[in-house]
Amino acid sequence: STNLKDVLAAEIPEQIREIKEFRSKHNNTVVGDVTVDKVYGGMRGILGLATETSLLDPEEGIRFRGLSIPECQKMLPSAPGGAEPLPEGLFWLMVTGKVPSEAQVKALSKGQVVNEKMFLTLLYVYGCDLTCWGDDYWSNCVDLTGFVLTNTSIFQEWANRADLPSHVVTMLNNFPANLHPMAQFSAAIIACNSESKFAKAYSEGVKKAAYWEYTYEDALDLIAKLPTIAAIIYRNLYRDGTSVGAIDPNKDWAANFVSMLGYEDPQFVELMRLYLTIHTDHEGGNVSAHACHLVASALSDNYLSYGAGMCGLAGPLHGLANQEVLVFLNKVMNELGQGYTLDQLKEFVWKTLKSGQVVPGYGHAVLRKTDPRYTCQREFALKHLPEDPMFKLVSDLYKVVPDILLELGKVKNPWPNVDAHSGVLLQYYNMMEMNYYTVLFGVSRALGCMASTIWDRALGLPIERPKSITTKALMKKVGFS
Ligand code: CMX
Repeated sequence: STNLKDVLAAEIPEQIREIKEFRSKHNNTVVGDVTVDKVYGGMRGILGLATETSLLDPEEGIRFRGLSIPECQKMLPSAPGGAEPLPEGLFWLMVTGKVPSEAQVKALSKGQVVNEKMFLTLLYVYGCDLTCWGDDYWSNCVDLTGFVLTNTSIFQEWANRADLPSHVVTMLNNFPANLHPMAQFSAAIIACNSESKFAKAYSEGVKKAAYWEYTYEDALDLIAKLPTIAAIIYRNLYRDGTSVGAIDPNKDWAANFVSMLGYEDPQFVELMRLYLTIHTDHEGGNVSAHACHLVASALSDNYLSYGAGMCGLAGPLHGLANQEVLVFLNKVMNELGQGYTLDQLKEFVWKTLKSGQVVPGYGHAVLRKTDPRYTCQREFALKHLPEDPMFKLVSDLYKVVPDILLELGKVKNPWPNVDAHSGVLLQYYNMMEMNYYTVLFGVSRALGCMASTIWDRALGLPIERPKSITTKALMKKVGFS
């Protein structure tokens, strides 16, 4: 089937059965320990969450349902004429655990017929001739009757769920220009709560077994609306409030987003396909994913929980680091100019550290090697912008920063993370507004968080409530006096 919801519905009972059997045998098996250090250390290393969508290996980096980034680049469908994976494909993979076909990915971006009877009636009413369509029946149906269907809400997927409620548009248009784009983004997401199908169904007493179905609908609605929200913010702040235009159901999610932002360059569309794919998910414990999961565990709907996740992404130690990196790179360029030497770079980095600041884009709570999300952006740059001076600076920093952080002694991972590279690529395609970069990250992260939230509901996970302790009680517990 090309209908994601049907494919998912078929997966859920087997997954529930498997976990039930596993837990019946191993619920009391010990899988980790908690030291006093971990209690004070941001719970680093405590195994306490089941997240199905991706797994982070400290040495190798992220794998989405078992696939590394290079494998995703090879195996996930790309757009016609393009080379980078479509984010829709990764969403399908994260939700179902299976690599989608091109038709499945197309159906997700563009929509598909979910009510065959109504569809056939419409074809009849509009006088369409079914006989000439041959083998490619459904995709031709989609092409030929796109107008009819998109105007009758038979299409259910991303291109057709993107409209915003008018109160959200009004709210966005009234935000002052000095409100950070991430604050605008989080607030607008939360305000879409008025549209939640889950909240409505819950208030009408829907059974627990059906929670996931409404959560699924909210998840797809939210993913579809995010580019519209993000593009309105961009246009209001940086393009005099010009219109974002209409969604084109023939374009994929990233291509529509790019054109709503007001860009045309096909290479920039390719970059965004890659960007929106690699920022989706980084297992469950990072601030944005965990905040989303935590809030959703109270049965808050997807808009409330993802809004909470985005408030976390807006922090400088997490998603805001991509903005901080650009500020840092510009400072280097302003102070040293393009003709800097590596020794001058080293001196600049030491000066940053000695003034008590971190080197943005370097380090990670879990990773202990160069982030493969950095590497694939580097490869993109080597292919498309090898001579760009800012790319050269990023490459030169890669030569000097790790040794300096190692010399500092306390940094557990001296290697670059995803945020060290993304800003330079965006600038190359003339997106200069670095305050906005984290919003792009936020559009992408929805794919991972929403796939996880659907599974949280399908598996009926309980409200999250780890135990905390006072220092006095902890001292007593370990016999410290
Ligand atoms: N520059 C300077 N100091 C750094 C550092 C860096 N890039 N990375 C870590 N350190 C310091 C920490 O601040 C900490 O110092 P104190 O003990 O004085 O507080 C010490 O090294 C140990 O930290 P750690 O265990 O190596 O790292 P954490 O797990 O505590 O933090 C992270 C991880 C990402 C917050 C940290 O490496 C950092 O601040 N990096 C720069 C910001 C950044 O790039 N964030 C983006 C991460 C990716 C993402 O989530 O989007």
